Amino acid sequence: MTNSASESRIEEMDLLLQEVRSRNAMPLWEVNAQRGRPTVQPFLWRYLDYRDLLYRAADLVPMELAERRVFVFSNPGIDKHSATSSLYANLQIIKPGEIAPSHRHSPSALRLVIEGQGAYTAVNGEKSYMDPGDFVTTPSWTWHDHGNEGDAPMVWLDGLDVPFVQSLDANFYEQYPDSTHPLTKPDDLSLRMFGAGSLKPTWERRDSPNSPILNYKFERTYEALKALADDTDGSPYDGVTVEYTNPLNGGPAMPTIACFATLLRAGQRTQAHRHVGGTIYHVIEGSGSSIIAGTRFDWGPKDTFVVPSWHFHEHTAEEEAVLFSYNDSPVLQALNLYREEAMDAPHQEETEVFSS
Ligand code: 1HN
Repeated sequence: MTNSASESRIEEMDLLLQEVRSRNAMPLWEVNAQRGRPTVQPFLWRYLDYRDLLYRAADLVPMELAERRVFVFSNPGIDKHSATSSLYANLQIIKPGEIAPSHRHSPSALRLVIEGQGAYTAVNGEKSYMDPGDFVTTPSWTWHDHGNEGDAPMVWLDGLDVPFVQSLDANFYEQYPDSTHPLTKPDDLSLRMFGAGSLKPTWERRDSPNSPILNYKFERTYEALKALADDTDGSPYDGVTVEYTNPLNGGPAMPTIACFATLLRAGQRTQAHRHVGGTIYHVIEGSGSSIIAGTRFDWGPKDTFVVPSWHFHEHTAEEEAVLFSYNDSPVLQALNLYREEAMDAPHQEETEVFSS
């Protein structure tokens, strides 16, 4: 082609592109060539950077205005306010005497209690008082309210699949006419009925994609982790990790969110691997660091960090550490999209140290 022939071809291509765009379409080769598309970044939110702000919000923002007094962690790599493309990680604070009124929504939710005592969550007529480290489920479309009957504010981490549900245009929400939903069951009945592991009540024939257990108490989780750590090595990649399962079918606690507790022994360093399913980690206790795609993240109690999908990661515990984590792997597994692989070498090179 002569110079002028190729120039006129470029002009014609530009014109074509403009005309296609003006008709609300886009040639695929242009879509694919777009650089710098937003992607979830590895990131860490230090609890101490937010605690004072939460307490300030507790004084300034009345519950009637906020409905839930929540800070939504925003991943700097994406243009929506969420921790990963599919999941929320939030901090919520509730003051003594307050009630966060009853509502229900199609997104599934979980709580991991960070500080305080004396607050409860009530889900579909069952109430459970929450203590630090407890993992609480609020399945899709269940009525739930929170109340603080203690004498100090209470803070927890909320996990929700709101961005995922929104991406499917399936987000529904409803307020209960009263601030609380009537209680119809003894407190913590679900844990007494279904929390005995292999012993299941015979007269209960229900199956459900949601775990019937409202509150997986930390004490029991820690006991189980310690017992495993005494007798087994655990996973070379994840340490001694247990999944909070649905006792009705052995599946994940909720159909869209898998939740885990990990114990890392003092001095333990796991091997690097990667998998799809961007994962949110929350440090229940202990301190250490994680290398995520070459960057070292130092963490301590109550911190929260994100390992994005398909990023190599490995963890090192300085002292014994217990981590809570959750991701959308049940969705990926159900749709045959799940994959994982070990890195060729056991450990990554540390090229950077994260500072926010
Ligand atoms: C929600 O219902 C709660 O019930 C917390 O505590 C955070 C974020 C988005 C949508 C609903 C709660 C939420 C939420």
